[in-house]
Amino acid sequence: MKVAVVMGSKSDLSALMPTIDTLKDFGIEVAARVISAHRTPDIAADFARNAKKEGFEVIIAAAGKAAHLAGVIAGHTTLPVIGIPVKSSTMDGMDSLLSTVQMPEGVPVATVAINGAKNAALLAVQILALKYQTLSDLLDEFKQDMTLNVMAADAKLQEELLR
Ligand code: RP5
Repeated sequence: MKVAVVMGSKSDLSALMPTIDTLKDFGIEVAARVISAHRTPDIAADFARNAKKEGFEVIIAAAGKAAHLAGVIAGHTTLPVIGIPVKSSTMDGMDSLLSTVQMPEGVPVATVAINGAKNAALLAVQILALKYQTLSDLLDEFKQDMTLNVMAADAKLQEELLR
C-alpha cells in the first residue's frame, strides 16, 4: 500500500500534514515530494509517468495559486489523482480550487475542499480499501468512532442544556 503525496512548494507542507498523518495512521506507506508543475515541469511529468511502475496506487497532489500540479500529473498517469487546493494567496484558495477542480473531460482529478487535507487521505484510503480488506475494516472502525463521538457530543449538550 503506497501513496504519493506531492506538493507544489515546501510552503504547502503544513497544510498537508493531516494528509500524511492520516495515511500513516491507516498503515499506508507515504512518499512525500516537492514537485512544481510550473518550476519543475519535466520532473512533474517524469514522476507521473513512472508512478505506477514505482508501486504507487494513488497520487495526492496539493498546490496553491494557479494550481496545475494535480491536473498535470493526471495528464501523465492512469492512477487515481486526488487534488488538494491549498489556500496560499490573497484569493483565499478559490484560485487553487478552480484551477484544480475544473479539469477537462478525459482527465479527472478528484478534488477535495480548500485545505481538505484529511479528506484527501480518507478518499485515498477508500480507493485502496477496494483492494485491501484490512483498510476496509479500519474504515468501518473509523466511521463507528465518528458516530460515537457525535453521539457523545449530543448527549453532553443535552446535559449542559438541562443544568
Ligand atoms: C504554488 O504557489 C505552491 O503550491 C504554493 O502553494 C504557492 C506558493 O509557492 P512558494 O512561492 O511559497 O514556493 O505553486
